[in-house]
Amino acid sequence: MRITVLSGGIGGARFIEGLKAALGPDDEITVIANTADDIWLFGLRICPDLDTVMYTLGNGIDPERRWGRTDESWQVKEELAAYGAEPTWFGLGDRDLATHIIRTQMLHEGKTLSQATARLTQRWDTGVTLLPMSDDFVETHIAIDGDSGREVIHFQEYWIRLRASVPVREVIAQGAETAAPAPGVVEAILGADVVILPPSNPIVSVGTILSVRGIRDAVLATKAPVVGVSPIIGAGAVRGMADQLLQGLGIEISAASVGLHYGSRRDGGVLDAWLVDTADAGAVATLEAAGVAAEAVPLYMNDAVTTRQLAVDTLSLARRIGAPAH
Ligand code: FO1
Repeated sequence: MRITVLSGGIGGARFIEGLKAALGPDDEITVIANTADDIWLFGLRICPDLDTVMYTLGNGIDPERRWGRTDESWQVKEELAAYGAEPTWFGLGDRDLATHIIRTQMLHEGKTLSQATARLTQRWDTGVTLLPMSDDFVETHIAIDGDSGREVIHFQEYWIRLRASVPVREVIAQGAETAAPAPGVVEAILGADVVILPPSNPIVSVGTILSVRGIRDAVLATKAPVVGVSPIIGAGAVRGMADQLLQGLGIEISAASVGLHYGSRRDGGVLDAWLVDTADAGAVATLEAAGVAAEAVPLYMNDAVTTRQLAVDTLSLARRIGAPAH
C-alpha cells in the first residue's frame, strides 16, 4: 500500500511513527513536510518540520522537547549570545547545527532543498520518503497588534519568543502563491492508496502545504481516500498552538470546526473522512451531514501502543470509505 502524509512537525511526526508500526514491509510511506516554518538564522537555512520528522523517525529526536537532537549542547548558542548576536530566543543546538550547515552548504552550491533533504536523510534510517512541500522558499509570517499598530513577525518568533501568547490578526504564507510542488510531491498524492492529514496544525502546517499551488489540486484530484485526524480534542489543541491560531482566525476551537474548515471533497474541500476523539463523538453527526465521514476513536498518542492504534484506526476508516465515487 502507498500512503502519503502531509505533515507538520511534532504531531505529524508522532503519527507517522504509529503508521510505520502499523504497516508491513510491502507498504511505502511518503511524507510531504511543511517548509513554511523555515527561517534564515545566522546565514543558515533552518527547516524545523523537515528536521523534526527526520530526527523523530530516525530516533535522533530529543524525547522531552520533541524537536532538536538528543544529548544536545548549546555552546555555539551561548557564544553567539556573548557576542550580542540576535536573535537569542531561538534554540540553536550544537548537534542540530551540523544539519543546518550541510543543508545551507548544498543550497549555496545550487542544490535544491529536495536534494539536501535526500542527502541528510541518508544518515537517518527514517523508513519513509521525506519530501519538502516545495523547493521554493515559503515562510509563514504572523500579523499581530504591536506597540505601534500592526506588526508582521516570522512564525518562529511568534511561536518561540512570544509563546503564541498574543492574538493573531493574519497568517501570511509568504511565497506560497508562486511556489511549485517539489519533485515527486504531486505524484505521491495522485499515486497514493491513502492520503492522510495527521494531527498537525491545520493553519500553519497542513494549511501551508495546501496553499502551494498544485498540491491542493492534487489532493482534490487523487483517487485515494483523504482521511484527516483532529489536532483538537475537546476544547483545546493537544499540543502546540492550534487553538490560538484558530481563535485569531475566527475558527471555533473544536474537532468539528477544524474538519469543516478543511471541508468535504464533495464540496471542494480536501477531506473524505475525519477522525475525532471519543470525547467529541457528538461531532460525528455534524461532520457526516457535511459530507465528511467521521469516527470517534481515542486520539491521544501517549505511547507506542496508542500511537500505532490511531494509525490502524485511520487506515481502517480509509478502507471503510474506499476510493470516493467523485
Ligand atoms: N521550539 C521552541 O519552542 N523553542 C525553540 O527554541 C525551538 C528551536 C528549534 C530549533 C530547531 C528546530 O528544528 C525546531 C525548533 N523548535 C523550537 C520547534 C519549532 O519552533 C517548530 O517550528 C515548532 O515545533 C512548530 O512546528
